[in-house]
Amino acid sequence: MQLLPAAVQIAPAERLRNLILTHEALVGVVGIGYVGLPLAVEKAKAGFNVVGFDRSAIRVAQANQGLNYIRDVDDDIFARVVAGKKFSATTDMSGLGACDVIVICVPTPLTPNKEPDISYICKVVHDIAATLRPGQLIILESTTYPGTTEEVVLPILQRSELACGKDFFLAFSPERVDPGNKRYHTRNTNKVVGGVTPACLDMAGTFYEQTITEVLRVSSPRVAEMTKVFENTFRAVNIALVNEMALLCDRMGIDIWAVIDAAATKPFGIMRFEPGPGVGGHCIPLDPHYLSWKARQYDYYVRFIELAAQVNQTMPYFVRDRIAKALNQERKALSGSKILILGMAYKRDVCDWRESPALKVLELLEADGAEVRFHDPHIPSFVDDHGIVRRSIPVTDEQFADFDCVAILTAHSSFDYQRIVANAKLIVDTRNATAGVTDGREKVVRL
Ligand code: SAJ
Repeated sequence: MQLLPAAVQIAPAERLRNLILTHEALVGVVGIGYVGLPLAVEKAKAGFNVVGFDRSAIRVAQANQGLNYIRDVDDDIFARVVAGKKFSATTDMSGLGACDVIVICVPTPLTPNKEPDISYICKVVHDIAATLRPGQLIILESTTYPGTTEEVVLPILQRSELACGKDFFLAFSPERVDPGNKRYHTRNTNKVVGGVTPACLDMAGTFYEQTITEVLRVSSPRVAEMTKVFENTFRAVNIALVNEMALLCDRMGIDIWAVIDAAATKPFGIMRFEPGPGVGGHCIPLDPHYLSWKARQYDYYVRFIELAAQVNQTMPYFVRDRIAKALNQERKALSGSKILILGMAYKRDVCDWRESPALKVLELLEADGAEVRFHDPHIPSFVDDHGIVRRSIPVTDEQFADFDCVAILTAHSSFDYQRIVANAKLIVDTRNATAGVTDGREKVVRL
């Protein structure tokens, strides 16, 4: 009687692929912030078991209680996946070894001299390497310079003697999260993915295809990495262009907002951007510098990036000058004037003030002797660069008139612009937020 062959060993790739296709894979998401948490919830909703890894014990505790802290995540859905034990969180990185798929969504800030700081990525990759085993898929989502995946991440993982593309799988897939965007979210935002090997690409593509409608497989991690920094450089440069047009139109006495509205009627070949008090957030002001830093290694200087940064960083100073000029026309000095800033967040309807241009405007106004308060319903308080806690003040109709100038720096949807214009003495509107207000227009100064 012929013995049956020994149990057929299923190759790590085949086993992992089956786990992904049946949604039985254990998914680890490292960094459960504005990128990681929405991804984790989407995977949990699809039936995967998901573990969120984060260095913040507070964030982990909140998550494990089902308390959502990311506005783009639905509170009830989050509570449901936590109660259903499909999502849990931990600060203990030793659990990474049990994960079949690990997605890295940690911050990629800049150093003080505007060079890439990938220390968060490296720390996590070393944690992953410590428990790396056959049958794991690792995907880097953090925005970084082209080459990071193959030049930094891969060598750390290869110290394990395991073969990439056979034992473990490595890919890059840029996050494309637009905080506060009500239309595009994790499921319906096209996803680009590049694998170190064809098997890596297939594994990562298959993973994302379980929950994302459109997944575009590209030829390498570098293409995927470059795609992301190009997208954000595109925005930084075009925002800078429209800011430069605003500076020129101010000099020429032309209404920049009329120009933008008119240009936007062109049905092709143009895309609307609007001037503002500057460029904030943790992406657009930072990510392009990852590309220019890498380019210099090839003796190439991406002039648009530096130029865009210069123009965008000019805008808070321009806003300070516009406020000073507007007060001057009321025969008031900036020094000693009382100014109310409306909106401290870096953009409309978000509760994030990182890199917000409003911070710089506040600093400049106070440096010139103005007495400044702010009101932002999304930001009850923040800590400024000097470690001082600044608190949002409530404003009644009467209180608007207590200020010599009200500066609209962030056009939150919740602001009542009719009310603001009706009650304030002088309004400097840096976002054209009062465009729909007719009564009292003589009190409004725009960029
Ligand atoms: N801004 C302007 N004028 C504009 C557009 C933006 O002054 O016409 C300012 C905003 O007020 C804000 C900054 O630029 O301070 C950045 O704005 P943003 O809309 O790019 O917002 P982010 O950084 O939260 O999100 C971007 C994503 N935004 C869009 O694609 C619309 C996208 O570029 C990235 O997915 C994301 O950064 C990221 O995480 O990289």
